[in-house]
Amino acid sequence: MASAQVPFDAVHLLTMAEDIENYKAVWSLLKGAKRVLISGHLSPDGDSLGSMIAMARMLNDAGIQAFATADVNALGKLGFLRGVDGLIPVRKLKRQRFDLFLAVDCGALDRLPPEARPFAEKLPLVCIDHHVTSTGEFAKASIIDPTASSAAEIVWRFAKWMGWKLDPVIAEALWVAIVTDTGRFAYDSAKPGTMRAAGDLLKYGVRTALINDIIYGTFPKRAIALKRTAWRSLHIWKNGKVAEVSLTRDDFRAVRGTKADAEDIIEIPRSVVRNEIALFFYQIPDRTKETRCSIRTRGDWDATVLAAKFGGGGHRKAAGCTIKAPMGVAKRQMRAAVKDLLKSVLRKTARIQPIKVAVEAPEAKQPDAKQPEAKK
Ligand SMILES: [Mn+2]
Repeated sequence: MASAQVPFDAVHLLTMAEDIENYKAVWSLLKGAKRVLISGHLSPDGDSLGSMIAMARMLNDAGIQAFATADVNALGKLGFLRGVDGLIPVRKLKRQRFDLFLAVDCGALDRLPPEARPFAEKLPLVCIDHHVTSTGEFAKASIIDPTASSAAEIVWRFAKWMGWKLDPVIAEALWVAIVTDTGRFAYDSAKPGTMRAAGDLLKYGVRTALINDIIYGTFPKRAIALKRTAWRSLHIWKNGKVAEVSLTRDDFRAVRGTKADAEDIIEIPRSVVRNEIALFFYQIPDRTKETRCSIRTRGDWDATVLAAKFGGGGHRKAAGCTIKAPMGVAKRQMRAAVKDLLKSVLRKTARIQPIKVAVEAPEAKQPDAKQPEAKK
């Protein structure tokens, strides 16, 4: 079954021509490694987790020992993925030895899990990422494509370029990664190349309906309790243009929930009619002196402009940051930043030219996206 891979069509190779040198550089480091440590970003999402599980498995199949690591207590719903049992819990990394670091879906060292960071700092590093704020300057070799829907889409391309065989475990990991990062193929980031990758994955027996039910259709009680609390906190201003919700540490504690139980909370402020800037403020346990903020935008607003004010980053329409202040102060600071943005000076300068997409050249590369930091 594994030999059912698509032939890598000429069109695709052409659109990738400029990437080939990067692909070669990444492979030459990988193939020379004895033990590869693979990590995505902190609080792994579907793309981080799926990409690293797939890469670990494919590298092992290729005869290279590779280990993915994550905070296994923070997987939430994604814990159903076959392949998570092979993860090294981050707290067990210390005693391990590696000779190469592969960062996937993470374009900045300080977005890695703290336990993985020391390895990233001292080992040669390879980066596969799609964050617009990713520069790859800390990497020895990298494949960074901000036009890709997900890191997983790049992983898939790399696998095809390598001629690697997929299996159902790899296919489901990559499927979940692409589905979650594209909002079930709903975001503009879903391009022909994304669908081509997804279409190929379906050939390996991905349990699409089951996966959809697990990720989007059903919720544990504590997640529903958090939604209820978040709904009550909904604050709408500027006639809906801006909407925000928040969850405090105590809210999480009351239901014994974690951030993983609050993954789609941002959809609450986003669902307000005419909403253009949605904010979700939340605290994580033991860190009441800082407040995380997830940002989603519509229209021209660049979410990374808001996130960057607080040292964060991400994508144009989805970004995040950690504000070094307790909830109340953090909210005031972010609201001020939003008002600044609305006052339009930033609106003009932050506008990025839309990426021109030729019908048959979906992966046209966008060369310079420079900013310090990245988030999911
Ligand atoms: Mn991603």
